[in-house]
Amino acid sequence: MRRVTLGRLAAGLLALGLVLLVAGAALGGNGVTRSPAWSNSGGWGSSGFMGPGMMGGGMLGNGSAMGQAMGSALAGRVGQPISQAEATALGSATPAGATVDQAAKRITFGSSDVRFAVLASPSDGPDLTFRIAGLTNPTIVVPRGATVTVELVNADPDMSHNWALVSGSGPLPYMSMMAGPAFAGASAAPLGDPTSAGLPSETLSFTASTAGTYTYLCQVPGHAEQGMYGTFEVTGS
Ligand SMILES: [Cu+2]
Repeated sequence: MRRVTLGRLAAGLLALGLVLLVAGAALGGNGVTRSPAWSNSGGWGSSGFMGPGMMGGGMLGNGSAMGQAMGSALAGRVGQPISQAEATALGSATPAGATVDQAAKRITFGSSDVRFAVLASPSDGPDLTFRIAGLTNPTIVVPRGATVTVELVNADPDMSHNWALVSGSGPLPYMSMMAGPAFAGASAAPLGDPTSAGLPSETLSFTASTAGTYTYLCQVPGHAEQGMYGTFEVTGS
C-alpha cells in the first residue's frame, strides 16, 4: 500500500481549485468564488464545493464534462503512478482475510485489518463503476472497529474520480453525495487521468467505528448518480 504525501494532496487540491475557477469562468459565472459556504466547507466534498452557483451553472447532469476537465488538470499531480499490469492485478485480487461471494457481489472481511484496492472506472469494465476484487460495485462488509485501508487507482483514461464513504444507503439524492465522509479520513482526493508514468493511485485509511449501512461513492459531480457507488456495511453493535 502506498501513502500519498501531504504535499501531493495539497498540490492536487490546489489544482482542483484552479479547475473549479476555470470551470466557473467558462460557465459565465463565478459560482465557486462567490459561494460563502466555501470558507467553512471543510473540504472539497462538502456543500461548499457544489454551492448554488455551480449547480445553477449547468453542471448538474453534465458530470462527464466536469470529470474530464478535472481529469486532465489533475493528471500527474495527485497520487503515485503504477503500471497498468499492477492496476489490473489489484483490481482482481482477493483481499487478505476476505470472503468473496461472486453471485451476491459481496466481500466480507472477518478481521479488523481490512485492506482492499479499488479501480475507478476501468476501461475494460462498465463505465462509471468501481471494481473491487473483480466485482463491479460490490457490497463490502467489515466488523465494527476495523481499520480500513483503501488503495484507489484511477483506471479511467480520461476522467477524474475519487472514493469516499458517506452515511446512508441506496441511490442518493444529488446533494447528499456531497456530504462529508462517514468517518474521519474516509475520502480520497480526486485523481487525475493516467499519464505515461502510469495510473495514479493513492491510499486512504479510516476506522469503521460505528455499525450501520453506508455508501461508498465517487464524488465527482454526476458520477454516483450514474452508478458509481456501492454499499458498505459495518457489522456488530
Ligand atoms: Cu467518478
